[in-house]
Amino acid sequence: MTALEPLLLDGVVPYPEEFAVRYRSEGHWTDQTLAEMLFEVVERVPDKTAIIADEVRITYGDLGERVLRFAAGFTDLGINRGDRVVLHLPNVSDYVPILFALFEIGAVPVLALAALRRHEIEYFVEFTEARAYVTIETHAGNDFAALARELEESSPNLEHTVVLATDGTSADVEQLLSHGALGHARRSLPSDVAFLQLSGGTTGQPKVIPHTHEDYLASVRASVKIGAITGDTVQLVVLPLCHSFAMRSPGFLGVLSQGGTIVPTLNGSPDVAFPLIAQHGVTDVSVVPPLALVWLNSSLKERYDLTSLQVLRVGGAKFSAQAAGRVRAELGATVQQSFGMAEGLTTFTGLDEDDDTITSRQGRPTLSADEVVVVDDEGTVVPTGTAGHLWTRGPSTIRGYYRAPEHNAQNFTADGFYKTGDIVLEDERGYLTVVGRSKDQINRGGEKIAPEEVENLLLAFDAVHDVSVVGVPDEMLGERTKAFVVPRAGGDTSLLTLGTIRKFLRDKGLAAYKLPDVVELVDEFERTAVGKVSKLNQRAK
Ligand code: J2J
Repeated sequence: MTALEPLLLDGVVPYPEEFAVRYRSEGHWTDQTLAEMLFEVVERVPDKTAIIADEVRITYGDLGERVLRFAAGFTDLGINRGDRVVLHLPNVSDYVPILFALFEIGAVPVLALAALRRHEIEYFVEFTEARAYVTIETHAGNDFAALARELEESSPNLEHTVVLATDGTSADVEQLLSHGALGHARRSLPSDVAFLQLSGGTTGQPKVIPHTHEDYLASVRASVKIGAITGDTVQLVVLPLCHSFAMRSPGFLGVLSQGGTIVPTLNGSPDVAFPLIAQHGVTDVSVVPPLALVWLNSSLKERYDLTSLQVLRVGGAKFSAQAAGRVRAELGATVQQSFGMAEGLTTFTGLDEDDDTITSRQGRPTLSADEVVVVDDEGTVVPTGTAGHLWTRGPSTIRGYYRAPEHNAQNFTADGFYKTGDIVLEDERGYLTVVGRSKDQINRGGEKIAPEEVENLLLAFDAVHDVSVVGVPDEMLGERTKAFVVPRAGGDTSLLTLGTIRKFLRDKGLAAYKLPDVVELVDEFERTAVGKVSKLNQRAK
């Protein structure tokens, strides 16, 4: 067989060669793809349970077989190495086999949150020039089968849609599985882009993040150690499977890499999650702070046996020290804080650290080669313990967004540091505490919203003259979304209610979590000295 040449995708900023050499020689990057990671485990422990979903247990042997059958199906559709496939699925049992089938053939899945709708999906299909779209008939009241039909009409590059039935299999899935199975082989290289992930974003259109197999696996493997993931781990996955925290921190990829078991669920509320924990002896789970609070405050925790739970990992948004301090006594688990970003860097608190570190820090960088600097507005490094902007570079942090040169020029330094937009304090041991944010983004309980995206859509509303969208404090969510609206002169302000504004945005196909929670009509915006809308003042209201 001839050796594979590296995959060249236009619009990807590569790691400079000197860094690639160093990351390999230091052992962060290894000669393995994500598919090879899985098949090593399939061969080692074929009879162990990989996935428990909807009462069905899938062994590693079955998982490997299903991956290779889906891989044959996609190949038969003409999906090849480097082709983009938008994967728009909630936490259903076929998510993992379909994802790994795309890894196996070297296609590039574009990982879209199930909560996204027409507005976002249409953009990703077009921006990434996807050849296929994989979704589910309906989810959370959204008709994605209809969206698939619309996209087939409107997107010239889209050749195939695959629609799973809401309750399991479907004609499309049967069709895909009817082509026999490929044999597992190396069809992509560790340095290839493995998938495209979506950033929380600060701009009108979300940015797309390209991760390579080797950069991602570096993060997965190091997180496995810090998160104490083993072959005995049973991990409940309540976060969306496509989210970086759920994938690799240590995530379901971490668990599968060790031969453990994952239990994906569509719903993390105590009445669903607690019985699953009790029934399957769940040892490990990652959640966002609002869900941790719901679990802590739920009376159901007395009703179910949660003693198997060893680690409650909390991240995605700031978890208060007060709430973190309740976890051991009330849920019987060790809390592990995690701060991270789909772009790369992740941090964790250790499992055996002192209470103060565990409750009031967000952890320290995962990889020894992660570089972190904390700088002032001019880019000068600040003294230890002083708040500043976090910039980072490392073996699992991208060097640029996909097809976004202008944006990259602003968000990465000339020597490749990613400007995270987070304000942190670093202590003398290297532990970070997140104290704020300089990027224009709302963090609604871990879900990220780019105000500009919502503002741009609302400017098209007839009765609106101007709009400014900000996050305002919320006890449960941390932040909720508020739209300040200046009505059009002489317009009918009775048209501008929370209900009409939300309906307008829903009709535009915007994801529900991005809809404003509160609307306030104002005559004009407060301006800063240079004439910009003072979002700082609006956030306090
Ligand atoms: C404060 N802000 C936090 C935290 C993320 C692990 C964990 C989380 C993510 C994630 C991730 C925070 N305290 N503990 O990808 O692998 C905010 C910051 C950050 C942004 C990134 C992972 N944890 N944040 O949340 O790409 O503002 O990744 O820059 O969704 O979330 O969001 P995202």
